[in-house]
Amino acid sequence: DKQKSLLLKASSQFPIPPGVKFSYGTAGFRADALILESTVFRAGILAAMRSMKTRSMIGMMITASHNKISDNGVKIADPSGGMLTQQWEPFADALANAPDSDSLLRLITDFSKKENIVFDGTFRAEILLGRDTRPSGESLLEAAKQGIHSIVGSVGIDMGVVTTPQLHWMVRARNKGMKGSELDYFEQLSSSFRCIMDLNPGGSVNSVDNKLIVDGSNGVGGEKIESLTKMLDGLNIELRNSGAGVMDILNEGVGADFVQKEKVVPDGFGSNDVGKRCASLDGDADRLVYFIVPSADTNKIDIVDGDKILSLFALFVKEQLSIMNIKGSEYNSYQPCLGVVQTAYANGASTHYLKELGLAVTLTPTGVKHLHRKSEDYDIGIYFEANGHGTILFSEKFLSWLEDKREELASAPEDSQQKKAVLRLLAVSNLINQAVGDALSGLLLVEAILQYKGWSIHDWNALYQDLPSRQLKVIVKDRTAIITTNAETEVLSPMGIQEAINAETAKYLQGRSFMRPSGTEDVVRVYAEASTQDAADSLANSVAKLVD
Ligand code: 16G
Ligand code: ZN
Repeated sequence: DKQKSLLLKASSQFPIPPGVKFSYGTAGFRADALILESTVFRAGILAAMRSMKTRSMIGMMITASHNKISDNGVKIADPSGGMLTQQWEPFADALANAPDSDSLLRLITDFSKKENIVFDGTFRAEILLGRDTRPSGESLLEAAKQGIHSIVGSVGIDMGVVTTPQLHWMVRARNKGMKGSELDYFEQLSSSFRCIMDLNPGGSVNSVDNKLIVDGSNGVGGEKIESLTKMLDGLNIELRNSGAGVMDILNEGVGADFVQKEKVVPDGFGSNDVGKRCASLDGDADRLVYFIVPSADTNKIDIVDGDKILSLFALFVKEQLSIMNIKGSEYNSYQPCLGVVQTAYANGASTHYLKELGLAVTLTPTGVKHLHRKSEDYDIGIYFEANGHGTILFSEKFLSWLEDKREELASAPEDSQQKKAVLRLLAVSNLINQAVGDALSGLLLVEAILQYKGWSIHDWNALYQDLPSRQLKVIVKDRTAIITTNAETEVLSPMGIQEAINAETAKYLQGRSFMRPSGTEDVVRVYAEASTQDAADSLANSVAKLVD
C-alpha cells in the first residue's frame, strides 16, 4: 500500500554505513556526523510513530552537546518535554541498525502492531525539530524531515538553531496548550527573573556586583543569551566565546565540559578575570558551571560545579519553605516534601552539606533520565549532575497548593514575608525549565539567588569545600564486562573487584572510589576522592589498575 511504498522509497535514499553499530545510549545517538544520515532519517520515523502513539507533539534535537564539532547526534523528546521513554530505546536501536529497507519495514510493521499504531493518515503527527550550530546540522535536519515525511500524515516543524532545553521546553509548552515559540520562552524566563529580583530584600537594587562573564562554548548558548539579555535589566552579562569569531571552534578549549573536567582557564579568559564571577555553558546549553580564576600565576581555576548550584538552589528553596512556616499549625494538613537527587560523581562534601541541611539525598545512576525520574517523586525535587546538568521539578499538587496560598495571601500587606516566599517559589517554577536542565534558566536563578542573599561568588563557593577528586578513563575491549549496582557505587561483576576497591579505599582518609562503564564511549571511568589531591590521584590510579 501507499505507506509501504513511501517508506521503501524514502529509506532507499538513506543506506546505513557498513560495519557500524548504533546505540541510542544515555543521551540519544551520537557519532561522527558523516555516518549519521541514515540514523537521523530513521529517528525521524521513530519520532513520527511516537507522536502517533502518544497523540502528542514530539521533539527531535540534532546535537552532540559538548562533543567535538565534527560529531553530531539526535535525541527524541517525549510529550512532557523529557527524554524519550526507555521502553522505546530497544526499538530505536533496532531501527538504527536494520541492514536494509526490507528489514526496516518489517521492524516498523511489527512494532506498530505491538503498540497499536495504525498508519491511516488520519492523525497529524507533529515533530518539532531543532539543531545546534554544528555545520552538519543542516543536512541532518533534512534527513530527519525525510524520515518524518515517510510516515503518512506526519509533519516536521523546523524551529531552526535552538538550545536543547529550548526545544524540550517548546514541546512541553505546546503539549500543555500553551504558546511555545522562542519569544514565549524568552518572555517567560525574563518576566519570572524580574519577579524574583523585585521581591529581593533590596528590591531590584543590586546588593552585589551584577557583572557576570559567560563562556558560550562557541555554541548556540551565546547567541541565545544575548537575545535574552536584551530583555533583562538588573544583570550585566559579558559574553565571551560566542562562536562568532573565525577562530572560534565549538567546544574546543572552552565550555562547561572542558572547564569542569580539566579545571583550567578556558580560552578567552585570563589574568584580567582574577576573582570575577564567571560561568561556562556547554555546546547545546543544557549544562552550566561557574568558576573563579583564583590568581594570575596559574591556569588552574576554582570550579563552582553542579553540586554547588544544587546546594544553592536547595538552600534557597528550603529557606522559602521555612519562611512560609509550613510546619506551623496553619498549614499542617500538607507538608511539601523537598528532595535532592545526585549521582555517585557528586562531591562527598556536597552530599554531606545537603544532609546537614536536613534534606533527603538520593543517588541514581548517571544520565539525566534517571535523575529526572527520581526527582518526580518529590513535591519539590532538585537534581544535578556534578557536570552542571540539572533543574528543579515542582509537582502539580505543590503548585496548586502554592496558588491557593497566593490567593489566601492576596490581601496581606506588601511586605508580608510569607506572601513574598509564595510568590518567589511560583516565580522559580516558571523560571526553571521543568522539561530538562537548562543553562540559561539555571544561570538566571543562580544570579537572582546571589542577589537575594547579597552574596559574591566567593561567599557561595564557601558553602562547603570540595574534597579533592580525580577522574580517569581506562580504555577497554569490552566495557559491558563491568556491571555495577547501588547507583554505580559498587561493582557486582567481575567478582572480587569490589573487595579490591574497598581495600584500596580503606587506605585513605575520607577515601571514596568507584568505577563504571561509560554510557557514551568505549571506556571504563574511575572516580576517586580523598582528603588531599595526591591521595585522590593515587587512589584513582590504583583503582584504575584493577580494571581488565
Ligand atoms: C550524557 C548524559 C549526561 C551524563 C554523561 C555521562 C544526558 C542528557 N546526558 O552526556 O547526563 O553525565 O552522558 O557520560 O543524559 P559517560 O557515561 O560517558 O560518563
Ligand atoms: Zn549538553
